[in-house]
Amino acid sequence: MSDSPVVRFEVEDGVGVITVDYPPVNALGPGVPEGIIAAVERGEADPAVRAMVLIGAGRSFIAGADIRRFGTPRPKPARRTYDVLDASAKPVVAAIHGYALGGGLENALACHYRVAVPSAKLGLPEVLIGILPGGGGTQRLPRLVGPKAAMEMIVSGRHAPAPEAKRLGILDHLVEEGEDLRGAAIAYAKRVADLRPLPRVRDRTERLAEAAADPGMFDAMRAAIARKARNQKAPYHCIACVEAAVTQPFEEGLRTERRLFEELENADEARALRYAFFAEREVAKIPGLPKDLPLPEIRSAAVVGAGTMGGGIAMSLADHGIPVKLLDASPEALAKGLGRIRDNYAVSVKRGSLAQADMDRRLPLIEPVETYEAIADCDVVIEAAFEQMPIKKEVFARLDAAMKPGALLLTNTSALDIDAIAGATKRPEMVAGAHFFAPANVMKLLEVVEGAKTAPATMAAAMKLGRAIGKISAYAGNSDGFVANRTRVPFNIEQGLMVEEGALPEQIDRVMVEFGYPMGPFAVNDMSGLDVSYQTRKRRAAADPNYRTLPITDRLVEMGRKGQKTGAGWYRYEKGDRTPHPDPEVHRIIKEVAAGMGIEQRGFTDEEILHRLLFSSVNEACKILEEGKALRASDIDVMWLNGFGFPRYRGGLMFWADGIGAREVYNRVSAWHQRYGARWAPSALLREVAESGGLLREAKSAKAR
Ligand code: T1G
Repeated sequence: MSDSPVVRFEVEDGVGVITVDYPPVNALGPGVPEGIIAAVERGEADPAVRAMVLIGAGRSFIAGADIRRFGTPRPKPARRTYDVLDASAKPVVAAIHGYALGGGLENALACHYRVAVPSAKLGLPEVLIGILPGGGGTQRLPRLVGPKAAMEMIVSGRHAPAPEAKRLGILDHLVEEGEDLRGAAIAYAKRVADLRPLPRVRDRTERLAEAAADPGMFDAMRAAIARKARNQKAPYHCIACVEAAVTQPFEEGLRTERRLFEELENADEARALRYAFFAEREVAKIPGLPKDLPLPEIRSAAVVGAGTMGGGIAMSLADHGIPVKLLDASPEALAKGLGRIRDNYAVSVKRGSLAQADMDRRLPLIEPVETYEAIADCDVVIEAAFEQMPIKKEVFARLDAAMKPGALLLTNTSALDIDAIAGATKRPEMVAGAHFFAPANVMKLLEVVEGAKTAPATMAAAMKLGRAIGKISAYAGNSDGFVANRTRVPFNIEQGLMVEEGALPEQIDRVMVEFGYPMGPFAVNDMSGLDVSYQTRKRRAAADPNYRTLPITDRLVEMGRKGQKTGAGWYRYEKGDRTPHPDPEVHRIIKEVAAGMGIEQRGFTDEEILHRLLFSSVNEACKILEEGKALRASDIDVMWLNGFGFPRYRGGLMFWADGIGAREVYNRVSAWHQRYGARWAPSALLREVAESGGLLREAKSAKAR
């Protein structure tokens, strides 16, 4: 038996089996690398051992370095597992199931052979947390699959299914699905035990020759990623490392990899992306919910409303194998909705992002129905009808009458009161909000909204359903706009008011694109349509005399300038072209309306624009946490990353604000409060964090403390 609690060593039939056992994903945590090295040395020293197998216990091979240890002081190991495995005098076979990622795959690449089950996933995802494969992956992978394929995998960070890894040349053998991996790997090890020379990946250079035939591949990749990798270093360092694998001897290439890795590990980009990684896992946890809460199994679903959102939600369910009945009272709406779903899938197939076989498997899972009786037996129903309370109440009254006991009754409303909707049923404990973001089959964020009477099991089941359909479920309390959209309201207001004060749409858009957004907010408004919010503003202004309307936006809508769909909005568009062009007509309208409002226009610095927009949302986020309508500031960051396209390498709204400092944010908010009045009143929580010198990203509501 081995002397390491996280790495076991057993000899079976002349094969030394090294088992990593460090739940939950066999990360290379404390003691794991040391245990692997000790086990290899034991195998080498034991004359009874002819070959070795490296395998993971539990659900996975090795999922990579322990990310929690990055950014913390840690001793530089005298020897690394990659070097010890590579130098072993006896063959080592990596036996892969579950995930072989990052340092996990790099350990496998340092072995002499690699076998896997077909369901395994392999990848070097380090770039997704702002670093690069630092265990020799950038030097060994190109030697196995060629520099171009290696660069694509390393720069994208994607997981490759085992069959593809076999085709690429990473794997030597695919174990039959259902066959015992350990047994198969031992048998493989016995077959190769005496083969010499040992096939060390470092010695295989034939595939590197591909770069000679295509020397421009590295610059081509740099050009290809330029838009998505804007303001980031890691993707470019990944390319440089693969280039070094082609241009430098192996040992020198390793030194290049180490040097570039060390440049990244503690850079802002890596710290922000590591934070985002863990925040997206923390968001799944609702404090106080017992771990073993019995939850209803979701085997079938229904969606009420075959509109754009209903169709997208139905696709999300079908995409993950859940049969879904799509209910709409109008046969025409149903036909139109199904046609839209079919077209969406067909576009993905045409683009190559979806296989025809997947489309053929998913479409039949979506069954159109016209009666509530037809959905009565579904385990969950998600309402996506018109965003008007009377309609929601009628739908939920009918669901209450039709649905079987225990069915989850979820509403996709984006802002309406969950309690009022639940009140239309006799089972409010089964009602919660499931707020999808458009397009529902694409956007990962799902706000799960708790009503006053929602049962804990209903919340847990809805959060779990979100994860089951590939969403990031985030808790939201019941208030107007819930959490994500509510934090965006001040942003939208400041955006409109700064234009009245003299900032131009194109300046504001440029600032936000340079900050890292894919599009500026005015260009986004033009894309979604300026008339969409026009009615909401009129409704709110009618209900609230203090409501601040946006006369410039209203004027554009009233002139028919509704955005891209009418060829003009904040920008002018050439026919058939979506490129926004600044429009002097808009500048004239801005000056005219501002003059009519008696507003003295002025210039703006880029910094003021950025801070006016984002600090207003930071302040609102603090208010939401104070009210207990969100659990954690990091949850709000997860919402901004996955709902609003906030640049991921900046970590999220609150993480980014910490880079400026809560004190500075509070001072600016207070100054704008003096200048602009109540809408800038600083939240008490913001003041508390500022005064305590704490971090905004660590703020929590009372519920989550
Ligand atoms: N380090 C530390 N903790 C990790 C971890 C890791 N690498 N991977 C997962 N966890 C924790 C996670 O926080 C969660 O904790 C639990 O495990 C389950 O994770 C040298 C430098 C493997 C695909 O980037 O992609 O190797 O919330 O909820 O959905 O070159 O975890 O339960 O307390 O995500 O089944 C490279 C990151 C590291 C892989 C499984 N490796 N992990 O997904 O479970 S850098 C990665 C994942 C590196 C080398 C470099 C996923 C997963 P908790 P989970 P899952």
